[in-house]
Amino acid sequence: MEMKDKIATVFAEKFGKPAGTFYASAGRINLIGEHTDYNEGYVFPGAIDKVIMAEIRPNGTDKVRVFSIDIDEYAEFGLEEKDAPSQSWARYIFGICREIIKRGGTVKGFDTVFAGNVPLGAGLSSSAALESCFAFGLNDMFNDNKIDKFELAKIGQSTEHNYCGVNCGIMDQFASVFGKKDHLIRLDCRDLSYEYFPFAPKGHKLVLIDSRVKHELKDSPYNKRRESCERVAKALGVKSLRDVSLAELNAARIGFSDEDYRRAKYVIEEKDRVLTVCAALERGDYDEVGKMMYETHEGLSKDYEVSCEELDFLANLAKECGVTGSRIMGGGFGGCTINLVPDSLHDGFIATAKEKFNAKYGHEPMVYDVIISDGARRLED
Ligand code: GAF
Repeated sequence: MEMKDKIATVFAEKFGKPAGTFYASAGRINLIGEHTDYNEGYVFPGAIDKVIMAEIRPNGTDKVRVFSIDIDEYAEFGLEEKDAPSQSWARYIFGICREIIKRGGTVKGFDTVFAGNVPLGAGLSSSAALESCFAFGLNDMFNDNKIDKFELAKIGQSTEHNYCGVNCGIMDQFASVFGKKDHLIRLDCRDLSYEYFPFAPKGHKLVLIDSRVKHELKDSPYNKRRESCERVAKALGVKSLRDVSLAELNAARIGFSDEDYRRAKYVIEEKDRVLTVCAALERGDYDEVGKMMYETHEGLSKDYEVSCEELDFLANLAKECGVTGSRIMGGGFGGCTINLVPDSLHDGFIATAKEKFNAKYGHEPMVYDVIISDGARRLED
């Protein structure tokens, strides 16, 4: 059964008729620019064709009643700060309601059923998809769409900070809200200026190889990485690492550890790589794009230390197979590699990756072809 039909059936079972309104928002990939967002650098993400979808209907009370099809659990909560639900998945929706209300917006009681096909813990931002779906839906349903899209992304980000324990940047929620079919978004995380880049690499496909090593950013050292960057910026007397060149970092090695130095070095190099990749993409220079991807992987693995054995194995294997570019994607500590694969190598690379990964780790990785798609939206009948 299609996702929308399944949601409609379960919604009718749980909450009766009439039907509600359907909304969806997307997971994301990021071609390059990892861990640069909270350093006010550039990122280069796009929304994908994997979504979280929800049916929502006001219920005339001050309670939210929500059923998650994938988790097979029900939650119910009020809309005041003291009403936070205990289930971690429901806190995302509670957080979105609270962040809208804190900004002077309106949220009233509603019934909702949701489901999705964004793989969990794969680095594809299933949480941003969930946040953006409800931020968009509740803005449409209770606020006449008066909250602009920038604020919708910030509402998702604040939900992570205030209700989910992840001190994330803005990239995931921005991509999920602003995603546009067949386009990547070069976003300047300092002022949120952005540009869409058409993305249809000739003779290549983007492939995600999911190691199925699960990560939870909340319990991973993600927040610690951010603290390292902030310590270095503070020691150098600047607002963020965006304002620091490699020469400046190398010239001032006082006030932070060698470990912090390596974290900062990676971020400074990465912010330049994003611009190099955007320019290379415009000239159709995929070899340069791929070279930068491998450099990012090396930096994330050795200097930023957010990779893991399985992901290093996959990126190395990609190189051995002649894949144009490969690197760990997202926050790290598990999840996927993103691979820019020549069409001629596509099937062979996937077969080899499955076979060799399985031989070493005892399970096959999941493989997803990436289709760049639209972000948050209302689904018409
Ligand atoms: C996670 C975060 F949520 C993003 O803000 C970003 O920092 C990313 O990791 C790393 O680039 O997805």
